[in-house]
Amino acid sequence: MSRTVRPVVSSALLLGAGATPALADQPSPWGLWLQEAASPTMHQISALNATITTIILFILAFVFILLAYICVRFHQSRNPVPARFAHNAPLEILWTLTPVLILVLIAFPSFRLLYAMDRVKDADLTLKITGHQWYWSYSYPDQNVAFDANLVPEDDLKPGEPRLLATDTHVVLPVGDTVRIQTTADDVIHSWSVPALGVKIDAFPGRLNETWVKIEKPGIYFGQCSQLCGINHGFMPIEIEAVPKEQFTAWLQSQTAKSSSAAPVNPAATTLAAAGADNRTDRP
Ligand SMILES: [Cu+2]
Repeated sequence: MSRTVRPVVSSALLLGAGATPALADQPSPWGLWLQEAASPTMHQISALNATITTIILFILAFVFILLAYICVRFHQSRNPVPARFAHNAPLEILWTLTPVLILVLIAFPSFRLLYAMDRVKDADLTLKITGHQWYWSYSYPDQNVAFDANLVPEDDLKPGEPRLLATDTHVVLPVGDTVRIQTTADDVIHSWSVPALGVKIDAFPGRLNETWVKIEKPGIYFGQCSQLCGINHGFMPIEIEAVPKEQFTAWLQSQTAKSSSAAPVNPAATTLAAAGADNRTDRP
């Protein structure tokens, strides 16, 4: 489980808060296994994944040993006259019931986790996410803040910014707060997915899906659209900057000041202004 952890110079520096460099896991070349968990949900997903993988390994070892034993013990040279019986009721009951029991055992923690991910208890903040072909727009409905996030083209990447994952504007979220996440889409189905936070939720046109996240440590978290949504599906990444609460409040104030000094917040207008009218056809 040797994942490379990249020190990220948080763009919180832009907030003038003198932020310290933050650490967060992110995809790495030839990376295996899950990213380091940074939310209660992801901790539970990692634990469930470890449990199920262990069960799978035991089953694998059992079946492999059984097959090897049969190949050796009942080889034609050692067992020239095979048995002629075709049924064994107790054995058939056993090999039907055992897998059923294993599946039921797995189902309990699995469903418990599904419901835990679904329920939003006393959210401190709401983040609404809209998927478009091919970028995400974000709004904080209670704070009247809205913006789009587009992929940073390869030629414009700054040092340390990962290819196909960095976005021009970041979603900023406070560490330790429960954030209600609502997703929708305005064209086709997208999926907002951030592995380190254990969030993967579909965004449907005409429907509002809901989940929640509580980020445990400051850092930059990356994700991608996880639903094939068209030709530039691979070019609508997600970049989240998790900052301490005071920095988040300062960021919100700077955004509110920005939007009040400009035209009234209108997601459609900001979309066109930020992305350019030809955004939908000429993304890389
Ligand atoms: Cu998409």
